[in-house]
Amino acid sequence: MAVEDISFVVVYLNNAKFLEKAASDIESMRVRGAGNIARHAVSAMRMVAKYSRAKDGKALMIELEAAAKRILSTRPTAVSLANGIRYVMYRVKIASMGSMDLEVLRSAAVAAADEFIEESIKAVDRIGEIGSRRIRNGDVLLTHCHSAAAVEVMRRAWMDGRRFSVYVTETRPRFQGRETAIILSSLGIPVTLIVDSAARYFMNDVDRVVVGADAVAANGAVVNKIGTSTIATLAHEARTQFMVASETYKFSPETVMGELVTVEERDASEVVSKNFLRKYSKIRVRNPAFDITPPEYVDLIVTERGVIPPQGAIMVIHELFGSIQQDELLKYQTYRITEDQQ
Ligand code: RI2
Repeated sequence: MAVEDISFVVVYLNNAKFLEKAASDIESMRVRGAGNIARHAVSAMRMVAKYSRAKDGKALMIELEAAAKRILSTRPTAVSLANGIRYVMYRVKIASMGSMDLEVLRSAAVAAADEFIEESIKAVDRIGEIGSRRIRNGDVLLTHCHSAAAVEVMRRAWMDGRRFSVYVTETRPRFQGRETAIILSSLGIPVTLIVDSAARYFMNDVDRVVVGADAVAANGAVVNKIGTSTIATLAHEARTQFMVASETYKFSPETVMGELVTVEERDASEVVSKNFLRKYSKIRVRNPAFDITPPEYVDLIVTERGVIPPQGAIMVIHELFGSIQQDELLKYQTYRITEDQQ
């Protein structure tokens, strides 16, 4: 359900509960995909600002900071969340330098949220346009997990008349690959669904790997769904092109300062049943949701600003975040790290 669908009355009376619902939808992955969760989070910030009953501008800023903190605790790897929130908070802060009036700050937050959402949707569209040109007639592609940006690249190429087929890994443990397979197949694209461990078996047939990203580090390393780096290694070995579709709001400014992207580790019950865990309690199950593909295994990153080699990531980050103070950047990094990791 879209954030805006929640009725005005419920939101007005219960802003805190509404925020909690948005955060838990992201946490539980009812809302998923790096771009999608950023938009959901920013919509939540917008609603908090719009229906806040704060008495003055200062109180509104405190309320927004608390909302940001809660949202950032949901999915620690998603840099898109931090950047979406930063987009809103930075503009509120700039507005507050001119005036601390409640309505001025409220409007600044709402306008910034609207702008982020609009721009992020346009970015996926533009990535589709740019990335699709890299796909040739007769290509065999391979994709992993479900990425709206990667799907848009393939959708656009198909709509432009290019004919190709796609291997889709099912993507354990949550099987997001099935969602990708269903979408591509519904467009008429020939799709073969394979288990993750069959990637090497088929890699020699593949011309291009196309995946999305949850985060891109300053050195061009790509953080994406667990299993991506294995596929990248296989592509490298087979001299198959490895292409990443990523909006620039997934680029991590903190990594310029040497911070590492936190890898989210999810519950063991996503991997095996609760019964299994009870019965074989001595078996430890680990479930990291993401892995890191080193830049040497990435051929190109398609962004809404154009195609860059992984080494170009640092330039993008400087262009986008150069004007933001380091302590401002690190504040949101801290929010993303859970207490036991600090
Ligand atoms: P878009 C997903 O994470 C996948 O790792 C996917 O590649 C990435 O987000 C980017 O998705 P999850 O939410 O923004 O399934 O391109 O853990 O949709």
